[in-house]
Amino acid sequence: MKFNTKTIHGGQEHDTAFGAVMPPIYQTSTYAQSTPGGHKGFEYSRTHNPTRAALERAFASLESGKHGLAFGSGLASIDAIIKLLKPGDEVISTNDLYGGTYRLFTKIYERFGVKFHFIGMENATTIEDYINENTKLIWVETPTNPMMNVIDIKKAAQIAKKHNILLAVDNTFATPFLQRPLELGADIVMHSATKYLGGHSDVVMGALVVNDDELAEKLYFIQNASGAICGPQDSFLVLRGLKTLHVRMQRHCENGRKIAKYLSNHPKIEKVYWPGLESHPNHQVAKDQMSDFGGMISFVTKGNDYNEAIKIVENLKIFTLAESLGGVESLAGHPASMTHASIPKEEREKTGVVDSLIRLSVGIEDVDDLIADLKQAIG
Ligand code: P1T
Repeated sequence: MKFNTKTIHGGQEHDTAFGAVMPPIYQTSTYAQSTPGGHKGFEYSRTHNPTRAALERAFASLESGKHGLAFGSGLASIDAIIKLLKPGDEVISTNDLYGGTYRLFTKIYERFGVKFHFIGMENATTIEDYINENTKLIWVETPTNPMMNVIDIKKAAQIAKKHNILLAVDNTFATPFLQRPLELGADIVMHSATKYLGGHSDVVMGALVVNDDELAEKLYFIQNASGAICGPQDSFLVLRGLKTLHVRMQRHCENGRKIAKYLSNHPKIEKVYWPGLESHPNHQVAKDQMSDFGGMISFVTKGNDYNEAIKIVENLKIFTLAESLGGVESLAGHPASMTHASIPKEEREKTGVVDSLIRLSVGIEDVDDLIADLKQAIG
């Protein structure tokens, strides 16, 4: 089945009771048993729920994996991955990543004795310099949030395999429409399904997909034992969102391309970060591992002026100033004071997250209106 058919049918079966085309919302916490253990495959909704199970199958299908798991947020799904580790274990992570992931790693898991190395991975061979006998996980976000760095997943996977280390890829920015990390050799693919997978800014959710049965079993155990699951209503909404993922992504990419070009030619803009630009340092890797370049764009104005950046995001009218990304509507953010405020200034500035950086999540509105909005806001 091709990807654009999988978004609609992948992992789905019609409801056996009444033939409902969409999976019903099984709004129940528990299931009747005829005798202890005599049930129809469902006992308690933290463990399993039919609506969530339909969504988990859809996630697995889209990411070309065997097993999908849905969580109450993207961070809850990352939390489940880190719970595979024990004190003394080490993780090598990209140094440019979502601020909340950095906060989870440093403020929660360092206290439990897990050590994190945050490094630039634009040259993936660098990863090998940080591997020792305690290294258990490589954490890759690509493209990265918010600097849009691109990391070579195939190379990272070769290194991970050679040293018998797990490779997890946060695929939130790309989505499986543009890039499928498991096909490139990753062990775990993770999503903030809050973003493009849900696609309508109305749900907070996380997703994991893996191929290995034993790894899946460990993650299902953590999902049930820790309990950070999502509810059936949200599962239904994301299932609905997934059905248009391919058409939404096409438009996000088209609009992203036009806006990245517009900003690149703007006399007041210093630098534009979008993997589709030939000037992007890892444009070739992006071309090789992604089918297009997405709708996330970051940029800085000339003079690197904090007040100027704030004025621009305040002046935007169609772009809403807000956290998050990946919905049908365009959003603008100021990473230094919003999504990445939990990363110390000297750390984030090392990766380019300066006070004048603006991040756009380009939506699927008419691109002429979006460009006109940027024009009036930037001046
Ligand atoms: O917000 P949540 O669903 O828990 O997902 C966390 C997360 C994980 N990974 C990436 C790449 C993300 O971008 C996020 C969430 N990011 C935002 C809210 C944001 O505005 O960047």
